[in-house]
Amino acid sequence: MKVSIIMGSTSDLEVMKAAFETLEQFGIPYEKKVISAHRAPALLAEYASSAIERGIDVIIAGAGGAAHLPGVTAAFTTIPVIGVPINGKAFGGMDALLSIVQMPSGIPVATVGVNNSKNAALLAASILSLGSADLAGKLREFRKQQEEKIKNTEI
Ligand code: RP5
Repeated sequence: MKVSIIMGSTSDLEVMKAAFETLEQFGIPYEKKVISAHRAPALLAEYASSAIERGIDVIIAGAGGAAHLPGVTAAFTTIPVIGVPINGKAFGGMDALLSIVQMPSGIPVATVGVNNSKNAALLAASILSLGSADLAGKLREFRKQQEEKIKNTEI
């Protein structure tokens, strides 16, 4: 069981850190890498094409601007790809959101909200929990804790 977290640039790192932390919280092993669909297309093709044989089950891909990283990654593999649109310097991240969510029919990318790398990690955990009763239990406990927190919130 392993997740890959990739991002288009080191400038995406701050946003993607929540995905690292969330996977660590659930004890899910992951690898992380900067790869660009535009600046290093051959490297991305090689990385995504070999993901299955390297034991990767889910890929989380964060990118901003003309955010083609998740979509191009999905084109090279059949494992689930979760896209994280990153709010860059323009348009409040709407450019990245639309670039990631509007995939052509046939090559899906599961898209989370702008900058919401935590949800990408939680979705990856949900996918992996299909094959792990232990992880499914951890997710149930996480939901229970969230619920308790709301129950105990006074305003
Ligand atoms: C995208 O371009 C990256 O994902 C990043 O969000 C954006 C800007 O990259 P830098 O110019 O900061 O390297 O490919």
